[in-house]
Amino acid sequence: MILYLGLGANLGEREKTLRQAIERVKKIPAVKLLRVSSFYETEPWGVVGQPHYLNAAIKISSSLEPLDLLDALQKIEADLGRVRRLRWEARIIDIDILYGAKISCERLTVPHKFLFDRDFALVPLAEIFPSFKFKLHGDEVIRVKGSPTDFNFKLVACVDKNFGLGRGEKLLFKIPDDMKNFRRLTLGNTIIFGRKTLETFPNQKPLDGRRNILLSRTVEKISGAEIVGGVEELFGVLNSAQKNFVIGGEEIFNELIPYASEIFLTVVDVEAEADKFFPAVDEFVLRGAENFGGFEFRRYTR
Ligand code: A4P
Ligand code: MG
Repeated sequence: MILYLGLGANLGEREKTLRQAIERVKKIPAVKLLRVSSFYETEPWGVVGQPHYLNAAIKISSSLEPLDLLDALQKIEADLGRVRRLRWEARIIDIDILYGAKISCERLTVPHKFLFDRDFALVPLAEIFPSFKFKLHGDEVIRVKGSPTDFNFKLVACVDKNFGLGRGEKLLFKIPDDMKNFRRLTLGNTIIFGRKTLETFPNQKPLDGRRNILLSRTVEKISGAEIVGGVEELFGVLNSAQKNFVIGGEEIFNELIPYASEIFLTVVDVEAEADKFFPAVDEFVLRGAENFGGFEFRRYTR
């Protein structure tokens, strides 16, 4: 089931809390995070004398029963420090199911009963759901920096016809033109990779002329690379003015594709035996393909 969620925070470190909440939704078993909106600074709706909110929307696919999903979302709210007292009071984090199913029971109404009255929910939702039809009310909703999508992650990979990435600890292909293209794209920019990808580099060393960031919970030190233990920590060290290339492997692509803005795929015209795969690109649109006989450079954006 595809569902759209709305997130809001108006107490504490709002930006950090929203990012954490999104990361936690991403980690709910049986939930897949598909798309994330920008963050919006919004005037309080339905209440007076409260601080402004930061609001966002996300798109997920979920195979959970809706009430089990609600339980999981409320657990995230509680873990992030929300205390429920009064309705509509200021809060560290609120996660609502906005749209995507028709549900009406005591604990849950979807679409959310006030969705169409609230610009703070409609504007972020429309950003990630372009065909959504609605009318705005003129409330103050201002796009601000801070969403993980502002890092504009660019995923780069070389795959076979079936989007296979590798087999065992090895990449499937070493194509000189592809390697040249990879170098041209990434030189002077940031590359983000996992430990197994590091082991595919020449001499298992970080790559020259680039800021190397290793995403690993186990590696402690390596010369020429910064190490971050997780995605939230990664957000803390990145600069959105830089080009941030995500270069693998499978697990790192899965972690970061929901936040990515662009994908560069070299698709080799063979079926190789792979056991690692690039994630589905359903949320992206193919913008260009250049065929070189035997392989093709493809570029996707949202
Ligand atoms: N519930 C029913 N339907 C849903 C749904 N679709 N999604 C039930 C989530 N929960 C749903 O919510 C109360 C109960 O609603 C839940 O236990 C659940 O069973 P709550 O989060 O405990 O309390 P609340 O958030 O104070 O009430 P409510 O009605 O959810 O408030 P809203 O609608 O979340 O509004 N202004 C701006 N600019 N930005 C905001 O984010 N948020 C609110 C709160 C007010 N003004 C705001 C914002
Ligand atoms: Mg709520």
